[in-house]
Amino acid sequence: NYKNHKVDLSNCDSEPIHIIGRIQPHGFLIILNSSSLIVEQLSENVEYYLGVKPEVLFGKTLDTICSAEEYQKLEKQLRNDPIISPQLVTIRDKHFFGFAHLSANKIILECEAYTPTDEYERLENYCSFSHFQSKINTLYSLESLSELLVNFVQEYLNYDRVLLYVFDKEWNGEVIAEKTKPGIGSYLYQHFPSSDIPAPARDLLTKKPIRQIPDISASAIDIVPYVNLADGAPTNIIQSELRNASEIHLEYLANMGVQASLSITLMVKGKLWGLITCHHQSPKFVDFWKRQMCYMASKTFSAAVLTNQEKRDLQTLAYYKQMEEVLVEQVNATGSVSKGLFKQHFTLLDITESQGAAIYIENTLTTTGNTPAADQVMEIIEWLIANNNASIFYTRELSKHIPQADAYRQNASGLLALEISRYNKSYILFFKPEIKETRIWAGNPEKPIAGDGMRVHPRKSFSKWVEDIRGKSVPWTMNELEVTQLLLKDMVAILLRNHADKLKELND
Ligand code: BLA
Repeated sequence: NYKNHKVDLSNCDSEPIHIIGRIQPHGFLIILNSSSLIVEQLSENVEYYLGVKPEVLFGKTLDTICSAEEYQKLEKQLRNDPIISPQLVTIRDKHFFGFAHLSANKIILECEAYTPTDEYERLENYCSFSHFQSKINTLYSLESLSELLVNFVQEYLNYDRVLLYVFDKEWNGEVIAEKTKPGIGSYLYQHFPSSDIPAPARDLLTKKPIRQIPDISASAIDIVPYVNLADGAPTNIIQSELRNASEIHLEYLANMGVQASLSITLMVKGKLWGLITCHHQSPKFVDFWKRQMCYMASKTFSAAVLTNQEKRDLQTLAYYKQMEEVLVEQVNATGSVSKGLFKQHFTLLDITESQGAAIYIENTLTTTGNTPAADQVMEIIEWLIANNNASIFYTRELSKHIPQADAYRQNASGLLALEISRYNKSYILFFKPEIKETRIWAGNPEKPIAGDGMRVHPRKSFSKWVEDIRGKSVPWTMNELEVTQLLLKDMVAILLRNHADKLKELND
């Protein structure tokens, strides 16, 4: 129950925003039973929009207040399977942008004021979207695609600031592109901690791709009754257009100096990848058609990111695989795994982005590139024997596993280890150096929350806070994992064959 939920440090990740029971005042909401279409709950502001008190509608169908013609159309819209949004809804001679969706056995009907656009404006909007679409097909780098998207959204919607925010594996975010009006502060290339968008908010982002807060100070409107009497529970309105945002988030925006926001989810390969976030310093409402245009632009962007990513990945993988075949030939030609992988024209360094590699086989260590010292490499191998059961082990932060590795993090923050034979103590190791990176956070990420003893508040400061990244390499890619697995398989096969040949020689 949301009403009993007090947000504190321990449960910030579980605030039940889906049953917040309040909407923003720029529209009204009605919850109907999906089979009988009887009104079970509604927002208190129906009186403002429809001129009838909420009591008039409880337990009734909407024909109580609609003309016969209006209800015939509305009933058809609500019975559509699947329900389509938006619809132009007319109630008591008033036109609205209507949004309807199913939530369990309820239909949530929401209406926003209908704003007619003139023909010229509509065509202009259409032209700028067409330009965006033709331009995007000519761009290949993530940087240029991101620039195009933020420029399009900013010019199209005219917010003070539009930024493109990308999540990392730990759900921290970085602003990788931004377009602002002159005089508006910038967050470009700054990092934000995962606690700014906690789990329920991330879940929201995947379930409701466009969200708008036209005015963070607008008074919220209650949905009455809070508990749906037929179900004995509040109704889940997570996919609603009008749902009031969590107080914590509203306070966060206020601390940032933002009065109105709109954000659009960017999904890549079905996973939450990033966001477009729009900020405005005064109240601002964007109607459905414009929101929808930006949503379509974002979808086009996501598809382009995926296509480019896949193209790039496939090219790299093809190159690695070609190199792997060359290495196998070198091993066969020299009759020695260490010579073939380390002493010929191409080396192990050619099949990954690693900058150092080592092999320990038949009690002999061979290395190339930037590696830890010989005794340190042996220390890693002893650790693998004692702690690792899989044929492949990889990390981008070796000192998390082996604390002594901090001493040689410059050369070996990243380790990818292939086990040829634990019994014979034979391993191939790849190393990646520590990345020299300074992260600029928008505020101290270790202090995402301010508390006053009674309740928590989001942080007040977004001033730059510098963190030096230590002990981490760039991550190992799927391509690197795939090609090194292939190499391991080939090397094991060659060694087994050589071993069999030797046994045969001995027997002959
Ligand atoms: C929601 N927090 C969000 C959302 C964003 C951010 C984008 C989604 C809101 C939406 O799309 O409408 C964060 N906004 C940012 C960031 C930038 C930005 C990082 O513009 C960078 C430029 N927030 C906190 C803390 C808590 C918290 C400490 O800072 C929890 C204790 C919660 N954030 C929180 C919640 C939501 C949220 C609950 C969901 C808001 C909702 O109800 O819709």
